[in-house]
Order: sequence, then C-alpha cells, then structure tokens
Amino acid sequence: MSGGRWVRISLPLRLAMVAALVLAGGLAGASHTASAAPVPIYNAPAGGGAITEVVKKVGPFQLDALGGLHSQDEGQGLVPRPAGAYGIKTASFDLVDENDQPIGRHDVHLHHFVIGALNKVDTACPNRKVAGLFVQPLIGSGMERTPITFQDPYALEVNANDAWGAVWHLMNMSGTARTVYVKYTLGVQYGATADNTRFITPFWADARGCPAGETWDVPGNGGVGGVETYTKSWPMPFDGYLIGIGGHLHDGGISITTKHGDGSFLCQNLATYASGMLDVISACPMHDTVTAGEMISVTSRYDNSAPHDDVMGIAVMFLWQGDQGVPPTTTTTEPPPTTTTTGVANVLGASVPATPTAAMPAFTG
Ligand SMILES: [Cu+2]
Repeated sequence: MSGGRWVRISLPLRLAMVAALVLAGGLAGASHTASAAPVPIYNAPAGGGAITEVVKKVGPFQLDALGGLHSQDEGQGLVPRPAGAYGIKTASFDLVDENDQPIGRHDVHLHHFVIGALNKVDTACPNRKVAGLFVQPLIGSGMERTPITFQDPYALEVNANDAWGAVWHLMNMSGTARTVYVKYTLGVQYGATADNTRFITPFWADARGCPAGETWDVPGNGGVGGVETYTKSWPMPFDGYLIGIGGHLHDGGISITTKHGDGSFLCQNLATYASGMLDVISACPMHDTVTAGEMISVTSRYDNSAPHDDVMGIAVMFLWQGDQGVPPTTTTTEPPPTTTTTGVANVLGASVPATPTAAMPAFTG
C-alpha cells in the first residue's frame, strides 16, 4: 500500500503516541501478592518462535520548505500492516525520502505517528472514536523515534482481520521542499498464539484527560526555572502485570512520572535534549503487579519558562491480564535479560521498578 490511497479523516481527535519502550522481565524476588510489587517472570510459555521483520511505508507527504504554505502535514488515515495474525515483538519508525534514504531527525520533525486498531476499544478510554469508529491505540513514535521491544513471553496481538489507522504530524524544518514517507519496521511472530504467548494490552494514560493525546499549550509564564505540572490518576482495568511504560512528550517536556496507588514510585520517563531539541525519552521496562481498580497516577512536567504550543504528556503502559500461577520452588526461572531481540543497546536493567536511564538507544535511522 506504499504510495497508495488512504482516507483522510476530518475529526480532530488525536490518538497519541508511544515513545521509548523496551520491556523486560523483572528480577526482584517477591511472589505475586495482592499488593503491587515487582516480580520475576515465571511459568512463562514458550513464546511465538521466530521473528520476521516486515517494513511498511506511508506516503508520500509533499512538504514545502520551512515557512511554506504546506511545510507541515497533520492528518489521519488508514495505514498498511503485515497481513495475517501474529504477535508484534518490536517496532521502529523512521522518515525516508523518495529513494528510501533516511531523512535527518532535525530536518523533518516526526512529532508523532501513532498506529491504532480500528473497531477495537481503547481500554483506558473506551469512548475513543475516530470518524465514528472505535480505535485502540497500539504503537507509535515521536521525536525520539525510539524502538519498541517486548520481552518474552510478551507480545502485542494482531488478528487476521484487523485494520489499522494512524494519526501523524510531520514538519519540515529544512530550507528545501521534501518528499517524505513514514517507514515502520515491525518484528512479528506469526507463530504467536494465546497458548504460547502472553498477549498484552496497551493502556495509554494521559497526564490530563481522556482519551490520551489531546494537546494543550504551556503558557510560559513560570519565570526562570518554572515548571508546569499536571497529574491524572487512572484505574487499572484488571488484575495482572505492568510490563513496561514508555513516555511521550513534545519539545519542552521534562518527564512523565508514574506512581502506584499507594504513592510508591513506578517509572520516570525522562526527556533529554540535543541541539535544543527533544532527543531521547527514557523507558521503563518492568514486571510489576497491578490490581483491578488500583489508581496509578501519571504526572507530566514541562518547562514553563517559555511557551510551548500543542504539547502532549502520556504514559504509554502495556499490561498483561493474567496470573503466573504458583511460583516454582526450585529456582527462579528467568535470568536477567541481557540482550534484546533487535540488538539495540541493552537497557534491560537489574533494577525493578525501572529507573530512568539515559542510555536509551536513540533511533538514528
Ligand atoms: Cu504527540
């Protein structure tokens, strides 16, 4: 469907987007109890087998030079996906030109590109609709273009008849007109089934409202060092596990912080900057229990010393609804993960809950 036709949807509803996310098994030695606690992965099923990488492109977007009438493209539409049924294990996003050559991250800004499943309900905000259709946000990317990896035995389920849409915002920051495609590479397991894989549920938790992804303007009236903060709490939809949290922020963003209902720390997705632009947002791989109804708070922090328009603040959580059963009595089963399936830098750390890491791989394309 590269270069093909897509349907423009006029509703202003925005999905949102993923940022950094690499997911790991937990290491700490607590057993599964009613209270939130990091736990190791045990009694894991075998997983979905070999990972096949599939590349899809959306476009072309014809962008004028910066300052031109159409230097930006902000839209929504149907997007292609790998055919069939499978589990998604990895995802990465890039911008390329008409010759499939990568475009510099600072030449054209990928503010966001978020893929959602149509006719599926957003677990966090069940009323989310685009053009009259229910939409479940799945995966995406922002400025940082950080790859996504789900640790075994976890994967994101895609059914044979699923259809995908996306919302995007691209901006040409360079002095020349450009032809731009959004290119995404998905690592999928065609062998993934409910028997051999723990399928996860995306839970996009915004710091302000529902559905996640509505933009707002930071006024910039905080003076030197001023910080604007918003916090919203989200009820967990079921008993299970929190597998990881990626943060999404726009330029000006400082961090997204999540905490358990009892106030205990879960994750800080920390933004770092290069050449004055958002460069990396750290991710929090984890394996931590959640209970139905538990309120997890999401706090966004933005620089308020200067105005920042059209910003977002989202904790993109991935949950597993399930119970690992009785812990094995012989040994703890899962060693610390030391590599990821995509070969990106190892951020699967020894600490659970995960702490911010500046070592998140930047996707340089
Ligand atoms: Cu955004």
